[in-house]
Amino acid sequence: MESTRSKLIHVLSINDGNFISGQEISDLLQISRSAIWKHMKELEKDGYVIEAKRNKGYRIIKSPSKVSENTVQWGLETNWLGKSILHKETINSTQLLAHQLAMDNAPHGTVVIADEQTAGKGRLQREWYSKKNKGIWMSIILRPTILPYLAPQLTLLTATVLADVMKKELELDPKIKWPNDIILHDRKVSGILTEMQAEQDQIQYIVIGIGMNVNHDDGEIPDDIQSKATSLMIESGKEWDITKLIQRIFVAFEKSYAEYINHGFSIIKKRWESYGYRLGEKVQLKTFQSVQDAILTGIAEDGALLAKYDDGVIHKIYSGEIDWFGIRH
Ligand code: BT5
Repeated sequence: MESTRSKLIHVLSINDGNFISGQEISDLLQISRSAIWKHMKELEKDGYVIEAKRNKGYRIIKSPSKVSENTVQWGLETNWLGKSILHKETINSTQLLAHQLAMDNAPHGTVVIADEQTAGKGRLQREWYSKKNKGIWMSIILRPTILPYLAPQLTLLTATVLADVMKKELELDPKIKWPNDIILHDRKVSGILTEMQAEQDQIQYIVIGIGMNVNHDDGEIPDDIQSKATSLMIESGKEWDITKLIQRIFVAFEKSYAEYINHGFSIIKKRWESYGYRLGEKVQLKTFQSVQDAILTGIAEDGALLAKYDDGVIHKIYSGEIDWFGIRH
C-alpha cells in the first residue's frame, strides 16, 4: 500500500510551490495536523525547504537534488513502479537486498536504490563499479505473469527503455550490444543484470538490476575499464540530475512494460533491433560452446540472439557475448 509519506509528497508536488492548508492535507490523507507536522520535519531532514504559515498552510520552496525515497517519489508519474522505494547511501549490492525483499513478499514495482555499491555485481560473478553519487545503481522487483523461459525478454525490454530515455530525452545516440549493454560511442555506459526465482512454469519474482554511469568525468572511470566504459557526462559534456533520470526511466519502463504485457514482445523486438549494435556485421561471438565469427542478424521472438555462422546457418544464441576485441577498431 502506498505510504502516507508518498501520498503527502504527491499532494505537495501537484501543488507545486503553492500553499496548501493543513486542514486540506489532513482531509485528503486522513491524518492529524500533528502527524503532518512530523512528516514535514522528516522531509526537511532530506533537504526540502518547507515554508509553514499560520493561515495559509505549507508549501515547498526548494527540493533537494540528492536521491532519496522522497525525492524520487516527488512528482513521479507512475502507477506501480517506484511506489515503494528503499534507498541506501551505501550497500553491498542492491540485487541482494532486492532478493531479500522479494522473498519477504515485496510488491511488484518495488525498487532498491543506492548512492554507492561496495560489491556491485555484473553477470557471471563479474564486478560492477558503482562510484558514490556518480550513477544509477538500482534493482527493480517484478512479478510478471509470463513463463520463465521468456524472462530474457525483460532484459531486452529494459535495454530498450534505457536507450529510449537516452535518445529521446537526453538526445544521445545509444546502441544496445546484445544482451545487456548500452553503448555510447563504442563504450559501455550501462549494464543490466536480470535474476529470477522461478519454478518450472511460474515466475515467483524477477530482479532487474540497472547500472548506469551518469556523472563520472574521465578520471573517475576505473583504469581497468577506461578503454571500454563511459558516462553520460563524458558523452554529453553535461551533468545530469540523477533523481530526474530515475523518474524518467520509471515512467518509460512502465509504459513499455504495459505494451509488452498487453501486446507481446514484437514491438519491443523491433525497437531493440533499431538500436542493435553491429547488427548485420561480422563479430566474434563467444558462447559456452565456442568462439566463432558470426554475423548478427537480429533477435528472435523469444529474445534469443540470431547469429549466422560461417556455415551459413542461423543459430539462436541464449547465452554468450560479443567479444569487444573482435569488434573494436
Ligand atoms: C552487467 O554485467 O553489465 C550488469 C551490470 C548490472 C549492475 C547493476 S547496478 C544495480 C544492480 N546491483 C548490482 O549489484 N548489479 C546491478 P556484465 O555484462 O557482466 O558486465 C560486467 C563488466 O562490465 C565488468 O567485467 C567490467 O568489464 C565492466 N564494468 C564494470 N563496471 C562498469 C561500469 N561501471 N561501467 C561500465 N563497465 C563496467
